[in-house]
Amino acid sequence: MAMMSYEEKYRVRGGTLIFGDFFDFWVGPFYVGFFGVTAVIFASFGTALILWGAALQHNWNPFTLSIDPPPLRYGLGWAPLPDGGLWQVITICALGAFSSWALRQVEIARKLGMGLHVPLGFSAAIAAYATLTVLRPLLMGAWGYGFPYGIMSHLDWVSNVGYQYLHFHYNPLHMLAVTFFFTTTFALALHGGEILAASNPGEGEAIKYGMHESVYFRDTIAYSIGELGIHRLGYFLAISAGLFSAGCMIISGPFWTQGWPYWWNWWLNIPIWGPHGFA
Ligand code: 07D
Ligand code: 07D
Repeated sequence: MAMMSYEEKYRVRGGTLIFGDFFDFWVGPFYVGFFGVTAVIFASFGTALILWGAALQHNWNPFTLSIDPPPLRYGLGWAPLPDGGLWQVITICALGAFSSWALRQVEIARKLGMGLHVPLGFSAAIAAYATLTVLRPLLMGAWGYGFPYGIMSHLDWVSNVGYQYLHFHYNPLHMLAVTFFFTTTFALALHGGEILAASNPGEGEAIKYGMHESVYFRDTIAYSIGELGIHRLGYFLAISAGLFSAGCMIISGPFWTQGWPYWWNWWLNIPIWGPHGFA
C-alpha cells in the first residue's frame, strides 16, 4: 500500500512520444500507453499464429512444435503461409512487439524524468534478435537462414549453424561475446554478494553502506570502481555481450564462409615465425 501511494505521486500525464494523451492512463499498476496497446496487439497476433501453426501441424507438444522459416528456394520473397509464411509474419509480430515494448519503456522513463538506459539496454537484445532473423538472412539472400521458432528446434539450429563453421568457438567475436557474458555474471555475483554482505552484517550490527563497500574492494583488489561505477560497468558488459553476439553472427556467412579455425591462419603466417619470416 505504501508503494502504491508512492507510485500515485509519480503518475503524471505527458512524456508520450506520439498521439499526446491517447492511451495515457494506467490499469492497476500497469501503464498502458499507445505502445502498450501495440505491444499487446502484436504479441497476441503472433501467439495466435503460433497456435495456428500448431493446429496445421497437428502438434500441441510445446517442445517438439516448430514454426520453420521458408525453404531457401523462396529467397527473399514471400512464402505461402504453411511453408514459412507463418514464420515471416510471426517475425514481423515479434519485432513489432519488442520495439513497442522498448518505446513503452521510453515513455515511462520520460514520464519519470529518467535517462533512457533501460530501453537502450533492451535494444541490444532486440538488435541481436533482428540480426539473426532479418539482417543476416538479408545479407545471405534468403529468409531460410533465420532460426526456427521452437523450443528444441532453435537449439538444433544453433548447433547446426555452429558446425557449418567447423568449430564455432574459433569465431573471434563469439570469443569476445562469451567473455562478456561470463564477465557480466562475474560482476553481478560480486556486486550482489557485496550488497547482501553490507546489508546483512549480523544480529545487532548496523547496516553498512557505500564507504564500507568501497573499502572492502580497496582492501581486496586495491581498487573500488564505486557505487555508480559498478552499474556503469555492468551495463557496459551486458550490452557488449549482446552486441558482440550480433557481430559474431553477422560475420558468419556474409563475411566468412570457411571454418572458423582457418581464420586463424594469419596467426600462423605472422613473419616472425611464418614460412617467410626470420625463423
Ligand atoms: C530468464 C527472461 C525470461 C524469458 C524466458 C523465455 C518464450 C518462448 C516459445 C512455446 C534468459 C520465454 C520463452 C516466450 C516460447 C514457444 C514456441 C531470459 C530470461 C523464460 N531463445 N536458447 C532458451 C528464446 C535464441 C539458446 C530458453 C527466445 C537464439 C540456447 C527459452 C529467443 C540462440 C538455449 C528460449 C531465443 C538461442 C536457449 C530459456 C528470441 C542464441 C538453452 C531462455 C526471441 C541466443 C535454453 C530449450 C532464457 C533452453 C534456451 C527462448 C533465441 C540459443 C525457451 C524467446 C536463436 C543454447 N531459449 N536462443 O532463460 O533450455 O533466457 O532451451 O530470440 O539451453 Mg533460446
Ligand atoms: C537473440 C534473444 C533476444 C530476445 C529478445 C526478447 C520474449 C518475451 C515473455 C517471459 C542474444 C524476447 C522476449 C519472447 C518473453 C515473457 C513473459 C539474445 C537473443 C529480443 N556459445 N553460438 C551465442 C556460447 C557454441 C552459436 C551467443 C557459449 C558452439 C551460434 C553467446 C558456449 C556452437 C550462435 C553464445 C557456446 C555455437 C551462437 C548467444 C559454450 C554450436 C548464435 C547469446 C560455453 C555447436 C548466437 C546473436 C545471444 C549469437 C550464439 C555463447 C558454444 C554456435 C555469445 C557460452 C561451439 C550459431 N553463443 N556456440 O546472442 O551470437 O543472445 O546470436 O560452449 O546465433 Mg555460441
